[in-house]
Amino acid sequence: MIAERILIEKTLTKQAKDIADKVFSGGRISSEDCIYLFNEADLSMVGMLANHIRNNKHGKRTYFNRNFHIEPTNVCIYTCSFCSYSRLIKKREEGWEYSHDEIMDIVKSYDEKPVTEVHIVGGVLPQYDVSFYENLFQAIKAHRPDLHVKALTPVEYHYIFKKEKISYKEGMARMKEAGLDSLPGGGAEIFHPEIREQIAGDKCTGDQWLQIHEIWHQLGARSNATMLYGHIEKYEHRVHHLEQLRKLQDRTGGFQTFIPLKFRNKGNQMSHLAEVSVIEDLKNYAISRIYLDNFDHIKAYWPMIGRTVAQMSLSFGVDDVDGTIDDTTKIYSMAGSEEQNPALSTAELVKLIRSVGLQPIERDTLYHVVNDFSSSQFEEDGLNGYLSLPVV
Ligand code: V47
Ligand code: SF4
Repeated sequence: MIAERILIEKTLTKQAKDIADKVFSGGRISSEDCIYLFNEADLSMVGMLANHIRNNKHGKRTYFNRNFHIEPTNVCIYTCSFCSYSRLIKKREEGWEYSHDEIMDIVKSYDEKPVTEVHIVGGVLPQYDVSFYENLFQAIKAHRPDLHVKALTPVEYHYIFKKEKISYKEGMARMKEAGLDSLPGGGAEIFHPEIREQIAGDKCTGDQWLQIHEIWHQLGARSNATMLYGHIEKYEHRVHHLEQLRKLQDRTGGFQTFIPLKFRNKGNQMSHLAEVSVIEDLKNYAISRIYLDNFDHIKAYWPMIGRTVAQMSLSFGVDDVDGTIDDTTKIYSMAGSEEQNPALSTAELVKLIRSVGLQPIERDTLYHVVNDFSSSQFEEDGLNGYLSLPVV
């Protein structure tokens, strides 16, 4: 702390010092401060501040979970220009459209594995309607009641509730009743209409996304939030996005984690845009950590940025790495991620976290501790033996 202070006094501008003072006194930075950090601050300064907050909130604890993804279809009626799925609507035979039974077969294929969560999200198609998802959630819960169902985004919910002619409130209550446990953070993209209209103009608006999460939180349930960055947005749009999330979180407290998603440029309508640098990724993680003071967790989604950058992000405010995944998501490999078959074993994930001096904690979706891999009981060379640990 003293070394940090000396560095601040010697090297920072007045505005940067004010921001650092706010952070070190546990205060909240303003949206103007946030714009300043994006435009002016260097990586080491935001990294130091973000790390300070991360340490205060979590010490060396670093979370991960054991999950698998199901993408019911990779075909979509919408035409988001960053998405490698939407182009398939014209050649549906190249995509997949799983039936209820095929999805249940995937769920059942994990019966012997100690996963705690299924993450379900994919394209939007008319056959996947309210009753399809009600039946699916009920069937998953009947088959494996302790498996946490984290499924669908306001993009799907807005579409299926409109088709069914029911309100968001009624729709979300029905989903909860059917067995939905939480909402993933997808579909948020960039809330600002100036950008959203250009990259995702035909799906739910930013306000509708926020409204559905608010209703879900009012039902006593939790959700995540994302931001798709590094395409045509400016820093002002990122800060507007973060501002909307912070305000909603002040009202409900229902968000668990914020997941920045880096735009990848392969196989979509925005392939002409260059991807942003790793420095920009780390800066974005750090500034998100500093600005979103009311979010407990910042998560790195390693299939999107690669495991090395995910590991580096742990020194820039990130405290959570998603997840073991088991090669069950295609959205990023199709969009050009270096992780073409994303799967990390529990042992690999534990090693990845330990090798930067942090303490790996396996959590469930709601951040209850499942296994504390920092305890001496879990020695490095014995890790493989713990792959089949029962979920406690
Ligand atoms: O909403 C699509 C993004 C999201 C691209 O809540 C792209 O735990 C970059 O939300 N480049 C879906 N991003 C994934 C998602 C998610 C992932 C992991 C964990 C959680 C969670 C949520 O993927 C979409 C969109 O923003 N996306 N195409 C692309 N080319
Ligand atoms: Fe469809 Fe989602 Fe892709 Fe948009 S991002 S085209 S809504 S799958």
